[in-house]
Amino acid sequence: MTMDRRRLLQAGVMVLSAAVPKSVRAQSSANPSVAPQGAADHTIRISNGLVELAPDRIISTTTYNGQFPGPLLRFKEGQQAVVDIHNDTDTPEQLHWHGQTVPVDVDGASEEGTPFIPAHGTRRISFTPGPAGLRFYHTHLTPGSDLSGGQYGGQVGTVYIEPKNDPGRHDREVFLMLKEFQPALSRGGDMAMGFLAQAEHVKALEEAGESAMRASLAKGMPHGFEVGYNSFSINGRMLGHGEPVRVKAGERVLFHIVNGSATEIRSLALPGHSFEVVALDGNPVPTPRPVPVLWLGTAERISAVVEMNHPGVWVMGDLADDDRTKGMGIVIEYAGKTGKPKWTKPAPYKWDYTLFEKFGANGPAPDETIEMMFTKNNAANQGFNEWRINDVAFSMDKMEPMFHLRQGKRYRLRMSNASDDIHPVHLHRHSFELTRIAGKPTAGVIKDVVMLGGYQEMEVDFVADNPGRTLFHCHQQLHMDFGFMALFDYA
Ligand SMILES: [Cu+2]
Repeated sequence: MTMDRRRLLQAGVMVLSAAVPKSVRAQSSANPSVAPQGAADHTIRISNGLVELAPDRIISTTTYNGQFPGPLLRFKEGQQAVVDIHNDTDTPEQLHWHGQTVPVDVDGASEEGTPFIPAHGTRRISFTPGPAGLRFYHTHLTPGSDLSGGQYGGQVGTVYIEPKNDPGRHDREVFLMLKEFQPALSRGGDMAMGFLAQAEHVKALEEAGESAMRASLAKGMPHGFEVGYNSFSINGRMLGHGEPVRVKAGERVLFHIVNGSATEIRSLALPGHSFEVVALDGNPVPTPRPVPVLWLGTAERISAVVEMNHPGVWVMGDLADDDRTKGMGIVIEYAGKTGKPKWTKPAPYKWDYTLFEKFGANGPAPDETIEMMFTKNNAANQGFNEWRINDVAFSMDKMEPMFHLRQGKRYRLRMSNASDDIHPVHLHRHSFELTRIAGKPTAGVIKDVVMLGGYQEMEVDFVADNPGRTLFHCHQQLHMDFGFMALFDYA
């Protein structure tokens, strides 16, 4: 670890404790619903706040500690932590520890049985953070058609769990949170497509999906609603309105990037530079490799080292011109360089998870394979697309587990996507290994969200090692809220 990096860590800790107002500590010790075991390691307060995306774009939304993104929470791998969560809003809340292998009581999903943080109430939780690496926290409600709720608002923050041993071949770390604001509904969307390397469609899935869509349109149904946004930001600022990332030639900067979007897939490029991907969803990859462009589905994270070897003032931003010019970018400024930040579009590039795999490896065979078929019922639920797993749309009224696990067994999820949408699917409280993407076997890449391409198949394996109800869902908020969820339980 270099001096620079150590200073940054210390600075990070100071900012965190400074971000917790004194009144919060006073109130929590006076609140009888909080167990009286002394101060928490972190205190989160859910309340309404203002986010200044730009001087002429200040929005009112729900935030953590009155800021966006929420405070960067640092934990130490394996070292128990206490967190107080205060809810100043009128709505019961769930705070989900995305990507962590925590118990149901802590995880933050009512579908699994996590208690709500009551409106105008408090919960104290304690847990052992893990696995190490880049995680995040976010609200886990199902706002449905209410675009002011859930992850459409400002309830997203970064978690970094310090590994016990950090090889750290970099000079310093920079955290980036990608997030859109001011959502609106439209008929039909402009979702990024065609960027996945494994593009082969499965004919049977395509025919099923296309004929269902044709039948729906023939009955006079419109296309289901999609969500678009008017403002885009990195670390809560539109491009050109935040502090630039100031770098020196020759530095190796480790970027920890979180896609905090409710619904969008993001791309990121820095003209003249490449990203050496060292971790996906916080988990070190077997084969770090340089790539010119990063792609992140909703809730995916990438840790990548950039060697600063191309002095200038640059825009690091999304490939979509529309989104970048409306804010999805950040300025990278070399010491001693001035001028207008420059953007150049990179050459076309396909995103391929298997680049980072363990070459030639075969994972162990699963004890059991679980088949999952994803289908879309166009505009079927109040104008929204209804989503089904094995022909069942998740019901908040029933909350019935669909799949049953036995502890210690290795399971393979064989997922088939009979829709033309890309789905960033997520498994709670467990990590999975990618084992087959669009027919191509792979091993060694460990994730908790993965993008499944339109009309494609994918297989992921996980070990049932964390008993209790476990939620599986598409992380696209509209898909999740309108049926794309299922529960696992342990026998
Ligand atoms: Cu989806």
